[in-house]
Amino acid sequence: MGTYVISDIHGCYEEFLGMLKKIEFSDSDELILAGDSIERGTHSYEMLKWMEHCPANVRLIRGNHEEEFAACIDLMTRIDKKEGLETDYFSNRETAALYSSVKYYLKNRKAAGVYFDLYDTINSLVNDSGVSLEDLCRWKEMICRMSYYLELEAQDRTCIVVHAGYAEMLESVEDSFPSLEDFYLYAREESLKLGGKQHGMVIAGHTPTVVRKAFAYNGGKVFRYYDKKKDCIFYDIDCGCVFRKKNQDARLACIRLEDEKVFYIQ
Ligand SMILES: [Mn+2]
Repeated sequence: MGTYVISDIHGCYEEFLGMLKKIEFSDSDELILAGDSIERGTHSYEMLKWMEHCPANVRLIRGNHEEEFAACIDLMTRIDKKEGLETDYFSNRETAALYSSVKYYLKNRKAAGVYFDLYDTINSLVNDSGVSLEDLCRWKEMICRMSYYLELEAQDRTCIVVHAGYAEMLESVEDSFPSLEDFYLYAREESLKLGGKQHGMVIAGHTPTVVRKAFAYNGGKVFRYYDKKKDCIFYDIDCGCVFRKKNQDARLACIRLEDEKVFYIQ
């Protein structure tokens, strides 16, 4: 019986299934997906379907990619309403037309800084996998129900599982982040400098350990850091799985909280 954490799957569905097999994931275990399960990679559709129907012993945390994906779907429905397009939510064809309209609308208005489907995730879901606006809205709702972090006990420590970083008070991060939610989703080295949990353990992803200039660079192995002052163990378990084709060090990692055992799929 173990508590396993996987982060930053980024649509690498085959590797994810490979990991479940490797850890022999069963009904007596618990699994936490620490965000960015979708986008960048090729199998976001399979990941969304898996998350939607996941067993009760799986808990989902949102990453910045889930958050941004949900915001784009929200934008689609708002433009549909505003422009009176009356898209049939159950029609793939009409959803594809709405997608094109939204692209055109944003381009035409030169909506500076408006981000929309940067990774072509929705484009591929609609035009390759045949999903409808109804599917997209259902996934948006699923994401809205995901928590920003989870707190649990392991090894006599309070463990926080979060996508990027954890801080307890806005005061400690507000010079760099507008909200605690932004810190949970986007923190990088600030996770170590400004965040943490006294006598705790923070398990996060978000910064691939294959990025040489990044604070968490560790040649594609999980990055572990112990802060003596806070008595806090930090983990970055994003080993850059989605970059596997370009980087031979990249892999998918999974950590078991009870004994900090790490598993890899390379
Ligand atoms: Mn991320």
